[in-house]
Amino acid sequence: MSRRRPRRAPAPILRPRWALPERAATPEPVWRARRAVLRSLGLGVAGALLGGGCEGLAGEHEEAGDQRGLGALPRARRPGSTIPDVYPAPRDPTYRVGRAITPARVAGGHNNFYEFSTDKERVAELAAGFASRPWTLEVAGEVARPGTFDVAALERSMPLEERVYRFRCVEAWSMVVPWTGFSLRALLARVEPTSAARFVRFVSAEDPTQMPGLRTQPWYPWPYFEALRLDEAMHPLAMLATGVYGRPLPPQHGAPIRLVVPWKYGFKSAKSVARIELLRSRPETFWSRLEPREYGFYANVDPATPHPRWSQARERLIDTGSEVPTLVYNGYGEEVAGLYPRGPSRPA
Ligand SMILES: Nc1nc2c(c(=O)[nH]1)N[C@H]1C(S)=C(S)[C@@H](COP(=O)(O)O)O[C@H]1N2
Ligand SMILES: [Mo]
Repeated sequence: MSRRRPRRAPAPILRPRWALPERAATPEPVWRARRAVLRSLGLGVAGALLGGGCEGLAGEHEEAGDQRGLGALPRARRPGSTIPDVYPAPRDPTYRVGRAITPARVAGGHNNFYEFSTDKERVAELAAGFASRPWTLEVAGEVARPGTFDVAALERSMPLEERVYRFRCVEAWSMVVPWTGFSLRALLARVEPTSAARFVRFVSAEDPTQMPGLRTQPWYPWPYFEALRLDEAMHPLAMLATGVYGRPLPPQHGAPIRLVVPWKYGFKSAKSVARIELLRSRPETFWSRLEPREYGFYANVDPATPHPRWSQARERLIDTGSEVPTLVYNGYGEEVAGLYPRGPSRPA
C-alpha cells in the first residue's frame, strides 16, 4: 500500500496501511445528521463556518459543496492587507488521515495558547486582536547563513501546500486539521545547518502588552520554548504552518507561523514562532522544565506509555466527542519510526 510521494526526490512513504479518504472515514448518516442540525439552527454551512473568532475560516472545505457561498464570508485578507494572496494553497493529497476533518469553528474555539489564557474556550477571543503582521522569524545558531525572514516573503517563496494531519494533545483530545505551510526542512536548507548542529529550538513570541496570560501567569518561564532533534526537524512531516482551513492562521492557532509536528503531542508544536536556533546540545523545553516527569523531550504519541496522571490509550475527538484508540506515533509510524530505534518512548 505504501506509495512513493510524487514530485519530490528524497521521498518519505506517506500512505500508511490504515489510510482512508476523509470522506470514507465519516459514515454518511453521521455527516448528513450534522448538516441537518446546522440547517435546523438556521445556520447552513456558511453559518457553521463563522464564530470562534476564526474570522471566516473555511470549514470542511474538502467538500466541493462547502466552497459554495464562501465568497460571502469575511476573509482574513482585506484590502491593504500585508498577507500575500496565496490562500488557499493546493492540498497535497498524499497526506491522508482516515478521519473526518474537524470543523474550523471547533478547532478554532478550543485552543491551548497559555500566553493568552489556560481557558481553551477563551483563547480565540483574547487573541483576536493579536498583531501578527508584519512578522519576522529569526534563524540563528549553528548555521552557515543565519537570517531574519519576513513571514510574508516566506509565504510567497516557499512551496506552500495544504496537508491534512491528525493532531493529538497530551491531554488525550484530538482533532484533524488542514494546515497550510511547508516542511520545516525547506527553511533549514536555506540557512545551512553546520555539521555541529544537532538540535533545533523554537521560541515563541513574548509580548505582555498583547498577551494577557504573560501578565497573569508570571510563574511560567516565558517565552514558550520547544525543541526537536535535528533529524526530527528535517523529517518532511515536520511543518511550519502559516495557514489553516485554507486561510492565513488566525491568532488562536499561532499566527502568523507555528510549528506542527504531527507524530508528537501537541505541546511540541510551538505557536507564533519568533526565533529558531540550531544548537549543538539538547536544550530544555518549556514543559520539561516545569514538569520533567510528565512532559519529556521526545513526547512521541504513544498509547502504551501513560501520562503519570492519565492513560494515553484512547483519545476524544473534539468535534464529535467520540473516543478512539490512540495510534502509536499518532499514526505516522510508517514514516517516523525509523527515527527511534528503541521505540516511541525510550530516549534514543
Ligand atoms: N507558544 C505556545 N505554543 C503552544 C502552546 C502554548 O501554550 N503556547 N500550547 C501547545 C499545546 S499544549 C497544543 S495542544 C497546541 C494547540 O494548538 P491549536 O490551538 O492550534 O490546536 O499548541 C501548542 N503550542
Ligand atoms: Mo496540548
